[in-house]
Amino acid sequence: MVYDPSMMDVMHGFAGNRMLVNGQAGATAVVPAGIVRLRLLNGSNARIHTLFFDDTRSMHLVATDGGYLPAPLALDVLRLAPGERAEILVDFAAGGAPVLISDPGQPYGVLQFETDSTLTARITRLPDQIDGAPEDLSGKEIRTRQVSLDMGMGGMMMGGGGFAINGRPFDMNRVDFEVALGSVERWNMRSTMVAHPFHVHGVRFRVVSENGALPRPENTGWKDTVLVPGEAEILARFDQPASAETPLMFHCHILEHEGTLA
Ligand SMILES: [Cu+2]
Repeated sequence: MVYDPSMMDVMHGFAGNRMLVNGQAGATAVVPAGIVRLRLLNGSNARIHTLFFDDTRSMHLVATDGGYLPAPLALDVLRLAPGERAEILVDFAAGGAPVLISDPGQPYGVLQFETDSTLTARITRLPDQIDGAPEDLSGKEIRTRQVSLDMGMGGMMMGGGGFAINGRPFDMNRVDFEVALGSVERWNMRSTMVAHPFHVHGVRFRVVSENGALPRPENTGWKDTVLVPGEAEILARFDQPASAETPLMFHCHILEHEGTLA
């Protein structure tokens, strides 16, 4: 596998041509003939996965980045941007060898499953409810910030990555926001040119809207990473202490956008 991104790859994020699952190419997961809980993390450096099963079986979403949902949410398709996590329950009781696929437009196999009836399924029925109760943060915010995820060809031509937040490239020695511990803030996010998966350390947030519409089902629980397709509003609760010496980061989760390339 060769990592040799062109300037366009740096702009859009470098998409490799080999799918690895837990570090393995051509991985197969052997599962019991029952309900199996899968913890998914998109560890690709830039690729947004749009996951579905080849036999169109449902995925029951039970948790997102930062916690459980109140009840399982049946999905045919699950979108996962770099850095996002999801936990799903999948019913393999009927046996067979389904394949988890990504990208309805240009499908590629992600993970082959094999059912083994000698294995014991620990989950025998789909729960009606889960303990999760993502807190409603609306109206609790003490301030609103504008966060613009920028990229400029000019900066790139001059040798830098050209990536900036609110017009400023990353600098380890600069603290951008001071936030009161325990407070809730509304951040109005905006991506220019391409969609960026935005990640904040040390917080949990709720997605209020995406491009003016209600959040997609995958974004209805506690999150710490969200794909900002154009505009997104989030309400974030800051419960982790951080000092000027050890500040928390916020950044795009596309690897090529995370720093300035020399
Ligand atoms: Cu980005």
